[in-house]
Amino acid sequence: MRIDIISVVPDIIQSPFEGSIMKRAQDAGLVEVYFHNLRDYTTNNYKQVDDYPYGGGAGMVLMIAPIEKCISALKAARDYDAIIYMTPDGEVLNQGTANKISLLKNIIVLCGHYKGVDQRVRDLFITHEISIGDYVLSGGELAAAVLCDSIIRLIPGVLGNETSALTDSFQDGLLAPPVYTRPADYNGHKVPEILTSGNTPKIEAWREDQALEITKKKRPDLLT
Ligand code: 6GU
Repeated sequence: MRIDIISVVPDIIQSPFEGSIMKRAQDAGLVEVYFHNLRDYTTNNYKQVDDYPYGGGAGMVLMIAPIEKCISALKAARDYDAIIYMTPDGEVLNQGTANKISLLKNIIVLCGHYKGVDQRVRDLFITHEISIGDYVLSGGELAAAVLCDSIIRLIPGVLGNETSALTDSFQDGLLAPPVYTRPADYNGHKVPEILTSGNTPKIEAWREDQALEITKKKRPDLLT
């Protein structure tokens, strides 16, 4: 998979890609991530990327010209399966969307900033609009990092144990069961006995039961 991220502040989003699973995935050649600074695609002498909104009002709007120049340069080099705009009024990200996007080959992720982008960018270039929840961030960069993390870990081969993503919360529509590690007895607080029994079918049944109970208690909306 190849991910091209377009932003006016690409430096604030690079670090999540420089460690842990997102770095391992890149080192293993399973995903390539490129950052593009919109300022490198400006079309005027002032390196201007934003301007006042027509009709007045607070905040600045990202201009269409640098965005179109950047997207056109990328599209000239390869085909893209999705051009995603990160925006609080987009479709709220969930595991199902992450699964679908993780199957794509080349994607562009455009981060909004200030008051957002000129509507014509959305009308002309964008194929998907994604939000990461009902609250407002200062820009789409952190949201883009969240989206990328959620999809990169699903690419086959990225997680050491191939089944590991399958047991995540949400992957089967349920929250994950509790996990424990050594010691089996911490100052009298014991690990559930079943987990140290060595009886794999019984452990699996216990985990499924716990997942269901926890989901009922914390997120009953997932069961309806
Ligand atoms: Cl994608 N962008 C911004 N600016 N705020 C958000 C968001 C995105 N998702 C939730 N809040």
